[in-house]
Amino acid sequence: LTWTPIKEFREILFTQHGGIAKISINRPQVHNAFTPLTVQEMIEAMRICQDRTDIGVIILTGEGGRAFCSGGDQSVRGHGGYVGEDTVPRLNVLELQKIIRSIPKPVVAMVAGWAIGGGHVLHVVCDLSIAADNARFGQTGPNVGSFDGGFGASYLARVVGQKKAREIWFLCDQYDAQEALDMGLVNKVVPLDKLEETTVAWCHKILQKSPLALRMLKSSFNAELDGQAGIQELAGNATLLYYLSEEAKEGRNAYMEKRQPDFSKYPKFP
Ligand code: 1HA
Repeated sequence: LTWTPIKEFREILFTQHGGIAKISINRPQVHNAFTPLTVQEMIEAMRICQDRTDIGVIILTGEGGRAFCSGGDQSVRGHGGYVGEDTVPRLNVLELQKIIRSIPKPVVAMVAGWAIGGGHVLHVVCDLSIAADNARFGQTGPNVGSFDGGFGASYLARVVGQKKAREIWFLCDQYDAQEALDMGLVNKVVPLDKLEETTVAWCHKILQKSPLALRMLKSSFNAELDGQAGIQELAGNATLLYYLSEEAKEGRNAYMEKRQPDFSKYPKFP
């Protein structure tokens, strides 16, 4: 399988295979722990994926086969956040989580090895998760002086249920791929050497589907949980669909032609 570079970054790899984009954290020496720069680069890559009409699905992963992501790099954790070259402490992974959830294309976590702490939350917020048999899942916040009470808690609880989510956070145990599958935390478990092949096969299935239907479904799944922001996303998609109609175009045309709009020919559906 050939992956063509889309853009060069320092801490991630960003490549493409047909309509599939792959964003891969490239810090295997620290189990793909993220710095503010790693996150900033992932955000930029996601934005590129959002704008590119030839990209239909995004794989989020980590290099090396031993880790998806081990969360925030504790060696750059400073006073009030993770500190990059600009010396500003940030929690910018929260912004990345929101983008993963709201980008109108499916995001698939491809998990080999550790998905831990803030790295675990990243796979949780992806639409689908495919795990290798060596995958290990868990939260560590209460061990290392951190917590993610946002999607990391409430959305996790929607995925695995309240009891299990509280267990995951209160005990900070690690769970193997089969346990993750059993609690509905991942969609499928495959041998490590079949991980990319399987993930790409799932992506190809997704790419054959109607992009607008997928877009509406993703925002519909979000809308129930995300309050006004979720409704904004769903309603924005309704506006997109409406803009495609002759009825809406009559409104625009009438304005531009400085005449009264004539909506009389458009049906008032039951
Ligand atoms: O909670 C949040 C946030 C909440 C709200 C808003 C923003 C947030 C942003 C981030 C986070 C967090 O992510 S907090 C949780 C941070 N992560 C962790 O606590 C996990 C730390 N790592 C581990 O527990 C273990 O490394 C491991 C269970 C994943 C794997 O253990 P293993 O196989 O024994 O490997 P290990 O030897 O520990 O790790 C290999 C190398 O990678 C070590 O470096 P070396 O001794 O070889 O120099 C290790 O220090 C390094 N490493 C691993 N994870 C991290 C790390 N270095 C820095 N930060 C890490 N997260």
